[in-house]
Amino acid sequence: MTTKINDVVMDIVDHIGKALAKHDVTLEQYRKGIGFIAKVQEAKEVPLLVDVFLNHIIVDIEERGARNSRQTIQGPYFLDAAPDVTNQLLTLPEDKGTPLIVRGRVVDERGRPAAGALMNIWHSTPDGRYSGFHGIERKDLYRGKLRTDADGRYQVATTLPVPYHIPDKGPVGELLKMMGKHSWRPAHVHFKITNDGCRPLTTQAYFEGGAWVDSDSCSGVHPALIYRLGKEGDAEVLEVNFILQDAAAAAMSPA
Ligand code: MBD
Ligand code: FE
Repeated sequence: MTTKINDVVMDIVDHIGKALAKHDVTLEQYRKGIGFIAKVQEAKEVPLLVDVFLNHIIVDIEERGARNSRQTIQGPYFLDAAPDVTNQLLTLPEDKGTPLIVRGRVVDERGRPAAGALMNIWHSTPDGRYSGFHGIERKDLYRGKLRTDADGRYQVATTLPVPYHIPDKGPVGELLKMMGKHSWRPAHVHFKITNDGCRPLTTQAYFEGGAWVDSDSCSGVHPALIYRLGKEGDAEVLEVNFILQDAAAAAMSPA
């Protein structure tokens, strides 16, 4: 373990060191960099900074040889204290967003229904913010926990999320701007699914043809996660099915 930590840290230090040398970074720039890290900490944007640049790498590592459906980054706005819901997420009372029905089926590796699986679903408001963050004090909106039925099926009504803009007044947004990059994420719905005996699954669903799907600032889009929305009355329909991998099988696969 100690050796592994030493190997990883020394590799990281080595790679950062080579980058600094390659770009002739001065002492003044080095100090500015330290100031930037302090600002990120002060603005409570450490998770955001790391999610933007590195989380997708870790997910790719975790997905090597996986038999579950494709995962992606969790992002910084998951709240384990989300309310229990049955078929409807709580939304802002003044929300005039497009109605969205999210539904699908969860099965295990052998295609058997994952009955009673716990699903966390969360997404942004129609103005691109997250409940419990971004000036919304209530933590129970646009997020909830539900259970799949005996056939592994779930369905929940909410409103359509829109592209999300990383706070551009914060240090992370400022950095992206200085780099000449935009700070948008395509509209998405987050999922975290757990069930007895299964490897937990954390992923997102994106909408075919949506803005920024091809240039996510967090590199969280994978082709398998882009869905075409259906229509039912005045509601859009997002149908997402999931395969969960056996926990035991995951533990036995080579690290
Ligand atoms: C998000 O909504 C998100 O999902 C991620 C991964 C990063 C920032 C904001
Ligand atoms: Fe998100």
